[in-house]
Amino acid sequence: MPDLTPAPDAEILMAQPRGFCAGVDRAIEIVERALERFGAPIYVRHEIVHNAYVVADLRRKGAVFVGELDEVPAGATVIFSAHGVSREVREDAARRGLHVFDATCPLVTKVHVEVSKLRAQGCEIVMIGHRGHPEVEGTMGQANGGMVLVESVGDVETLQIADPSRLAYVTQTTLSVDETREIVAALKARFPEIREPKKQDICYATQNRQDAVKFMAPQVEVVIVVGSPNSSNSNRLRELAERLGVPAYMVDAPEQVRPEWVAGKRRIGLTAGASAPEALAQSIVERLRELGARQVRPLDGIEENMAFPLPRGLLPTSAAA
Ligand code: 10D
Ligand code: SF4
Repeated sequence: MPDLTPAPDAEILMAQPRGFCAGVDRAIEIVERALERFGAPIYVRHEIVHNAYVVADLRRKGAVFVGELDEVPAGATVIFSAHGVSREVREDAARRGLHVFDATCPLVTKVHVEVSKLRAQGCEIVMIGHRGHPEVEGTMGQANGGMVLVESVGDVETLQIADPSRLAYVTQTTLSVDETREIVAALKARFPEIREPKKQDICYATQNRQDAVKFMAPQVEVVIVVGSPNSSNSNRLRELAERLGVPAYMVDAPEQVRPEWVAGKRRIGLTAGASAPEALAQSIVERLRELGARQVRPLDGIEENMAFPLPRGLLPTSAAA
């Protein structure tokens, strides 16, 4: 039998920052407050954030997750997920007389506003993002045509643009910072007049978590990312660690950590995507301790202090006036 325990003095290095961002905190609080104020069931269109643990917890408290609005009874309360929705979905909710709370992250809404302004100015828009992701559907759904999706440098080569002097780009908020830079460089090479966002659309939380992995990777022999399989930003953290030459695995429950990943390793890096709760990260620490890791060491990194306000209808009653 091979020895599958970590090295006797193995340390767990904790990336800083990791885990919940301000948009996820706000989205979860919106569901919890709606449940408190209006009682169960509260309908949520799409997973409020891409984390199985968070979704299961809210489901236990009375949230009902639906794929589309036709699953929501007329007059009920529905919450849009943090990833945002298209105009069509918003209009459909109004037509059905639903009581809506919007948990779209304000940093996703910022991109929606950019799209609307650019279309009003007659620009064609390239969106950099992942096909089929709900944020991409929501952002592209702010425009009635005139938008095209690119996922890679290869896609840029085949783009057909009517008027390159009236062209702009926007991006998904949770992309790989490095890959996006390459795609933007390819766009600028082909379309030198392309307009870009004043400040990049990749959000502060995505940037900070990727920077933290870059700082951690050279110090560890393996990286474990806490995140669910459908979480874009968590997947980007795992890919980044691998690109930096460190084997990396994504888990969303402690029992998924395989002993062979950490066998003989002295330094194990741990991080968590923006939708992964700290309680889950701590349960992974416990699992690693059971497997034989001894010390836990928080790494240096940025302290985030971002917070977004709740929608008016969910503020404490005294603050709502
Ligand atoms: O898949 P993802 O990274 O976009 O979403 P997740 O729910 O995992 O994390 C929060 C990010 C959001 C809501 C997009 F901005
Ligand atoms: Fe908002 Fe960024 Fe968090 Fe997405 S990852 S919810 S854009 S703060």
